[in-house]
Amino acid sequence: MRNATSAQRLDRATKKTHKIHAFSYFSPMNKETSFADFLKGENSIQLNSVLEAIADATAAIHQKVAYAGLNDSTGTAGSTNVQGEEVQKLDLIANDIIVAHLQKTAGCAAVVSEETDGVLPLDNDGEYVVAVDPLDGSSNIDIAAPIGTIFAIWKRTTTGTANDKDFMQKGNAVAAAGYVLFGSSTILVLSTGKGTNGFTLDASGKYQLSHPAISIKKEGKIYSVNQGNASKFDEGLQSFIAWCTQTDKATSRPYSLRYIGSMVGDLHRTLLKGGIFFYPANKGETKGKLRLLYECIPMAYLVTQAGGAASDGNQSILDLQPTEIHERTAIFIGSENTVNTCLKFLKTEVLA
Ligand code: AHM
Ligand code: MG
Repeated sequence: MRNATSAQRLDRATKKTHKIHAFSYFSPMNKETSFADFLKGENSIQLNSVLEAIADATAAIHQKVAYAGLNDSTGTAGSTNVQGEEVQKLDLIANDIIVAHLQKTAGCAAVVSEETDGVLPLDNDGEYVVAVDPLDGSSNIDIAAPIGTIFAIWKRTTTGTANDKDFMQKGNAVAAAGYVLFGSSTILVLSTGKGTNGFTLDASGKYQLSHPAISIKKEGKIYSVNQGNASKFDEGLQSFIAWCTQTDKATSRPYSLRYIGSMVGDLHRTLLKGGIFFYPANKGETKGKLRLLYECIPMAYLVTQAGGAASDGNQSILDLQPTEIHERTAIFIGSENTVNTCLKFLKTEVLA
């Protein structure tokens, strides 16, 4: 074609090279379903307004995360949280943004955050309480690796000023739970009890449905654990890790080990690709590292709604009765069959 522009010539050459016929980088998208449209008519007005406040807050956190290196927002804040852990500047920035958005929302009676000591009461007329880890995976902040916000929402059980009692509810009673992954894309994954759906943040700062009806594989080929701690694990778990690394064609072993060190990143991969993520208790310790209310329950809810499983080693994470707002639990979560295999090893302590 004599009059072809250089762009058309490049396009033809690219298609020839890659045998691509229909794809164009600039093809118009199908009509998108916005987060707000998705929520309409599905839940109570108050729950939707809490969910939209969290979505807006995380869109604002996305900006802080993306440009942290330019805004003096990396590094430690010079303080420790109620759990004695070093706090990063972005942990506090994210916490302030979430709390400010929930404060402006009719519907949120109180917040429990990883970054604050006790329950923070907000609107006494609000019907919902929110437990949140504003920025999980703190050790990844300064290296621009995946981090995320995790949250669970319950209908409150008291009247007047909300208190600890409103948060002592099992995962099975959750009204909604989700996380936002700040990775190469910013993705909000949500469940309100009717499956698990993912929404990608667009250039205008709005979430659009991108991962409808997420379904986790029954069996996975990836295991995810801080294997550096393996010598502190129970023998059964050490056997499971050894089993994952053995060669066996019939069960597609060895499995791949993937560990980002950020629960949101590791769980997002587990949801989409299958496998197991676990953060166990160590020998002599009854609890693991991860927090029940704002890390394990939300993830267990999302994975269970997607067809997977989550256990503390003895029972479903969603059946655990919380007794304290910052309590921790061991967790084994992911593809149902893979989790069950791991639990068998854990219980029998038989060497592979
Ligand atoms: P954080 O809330 O202080 O960021 O800690 C939670 C994180 C999880 O995202 C991750 O799964 C885990 O800690 C990693 O811990 P470790 O570095 O011990 O493997
Ligand atoms: Mg955390």
